[in-house]
Amino acid sequence: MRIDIITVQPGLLESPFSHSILKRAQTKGLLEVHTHNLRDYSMLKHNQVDDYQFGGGAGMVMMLEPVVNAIESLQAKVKYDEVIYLTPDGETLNQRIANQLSLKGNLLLLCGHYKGIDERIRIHFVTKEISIGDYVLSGGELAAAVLVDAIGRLIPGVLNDETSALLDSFQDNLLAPPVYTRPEEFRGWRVPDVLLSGDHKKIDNWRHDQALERTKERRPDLL
Ligand code: 6GU
Repeated sequence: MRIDIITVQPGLLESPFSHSILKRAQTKGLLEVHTHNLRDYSMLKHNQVDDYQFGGGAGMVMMLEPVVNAIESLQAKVKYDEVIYLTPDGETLNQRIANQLSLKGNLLLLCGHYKGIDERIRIHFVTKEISIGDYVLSGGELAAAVLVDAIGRLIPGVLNDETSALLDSFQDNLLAPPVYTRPEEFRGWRVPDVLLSGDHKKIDNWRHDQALERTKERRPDLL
């Protein structure tokens, strides 16, 4: 999968993809992430990319031309399955959306800033709008990093143990069950006997019960 990201803050996107699972995904050749500085696509003095909004009001708006220029330059080289605008008024990201996007070939992400982008870009170029939750960030970059992480780890072959993503919280609309590792006992706090029993059927049942219990308690809306 190839992911291109158009941003006015490319520096914010340098580190998130150079560690751990996303780094390995790229080393293995399963994922390519390219960031593009929107200012490089401005035709104006000082590489201007924002302007006052028509109708007045506080806050700048990302201009049409640099964004269109950036999108069309990239589209001339790459065929994108989706052009995704990261914005607080988009559809809230969840595991179902991450699963769907992980099956795509190429994605183009556009990070919003200021008051947002000129509406005509959303109408004529954007195919999907995504938010990462009901709170406001200073820009779409951190949201883009979250989205790329959620998608990248689901690309087949990225995780070592192929089944481990299947057992994540949310994959079956249940939260994950509790987990334990060594030692078996610490300050008198024991690991549940069932996990030491070696009876895999019993362990699977216990985990499923725990997942259900936890979901009922914490996220009844998922059931
Ligand atoms: Cl995608 N962008 C911004 N600026 N704030 C957000 C968001 C996105 N998702 C949640 N809050």
